Amino acid sequence: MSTERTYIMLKPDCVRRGLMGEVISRIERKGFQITAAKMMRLDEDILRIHYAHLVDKPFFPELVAYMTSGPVLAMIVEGEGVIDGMRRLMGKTKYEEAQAGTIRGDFATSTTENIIHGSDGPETAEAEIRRFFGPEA
Ligand code: DAT
Ligand code: MG
Repeated sequence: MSTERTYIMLKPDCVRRGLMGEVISRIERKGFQITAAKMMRLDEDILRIHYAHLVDKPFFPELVAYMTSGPVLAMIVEGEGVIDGMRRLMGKTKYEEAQAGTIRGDFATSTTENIIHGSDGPETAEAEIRRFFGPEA
């Protein structure tokens, strides 16, 4: 394992429900470092790029409505094996599969409203960091 960085985003339900502190605390307690953070509002254009693998899915309009429903907290998180490590802390995508003890298992209310985004591999991590923090990040 090596020191890596990943793109993490606390989604609108996390912000709205006052769960940012809880989730940030789990990231910090695991020993990962938050090296950049900013509140943002997303529009459909950036979501069509960020979720390009999902634009043809029937749930895409619902995903856009949810992700544009309020501000998100965009973060760069660094640490040993942080890409997979954050995916383990987050829990599985599907609501029924996210285990208790994970962020999604403990707080998600549906597969759509699932609190947190984390990059799924090294290439997507770098692309997503540039997408949300700009080419110099
Ligand atoms: P992840 O967020 O775990 O990387 P993903 O990239 O496959 O998962 O999908 C992105 C988001 O799209 C996911 O967090 C929630 C939504 N989504 C995925 N599959 C879905 C489904 N079957 N029904 C509703 N929303 C879904
Ligand atoms: Mg994904």
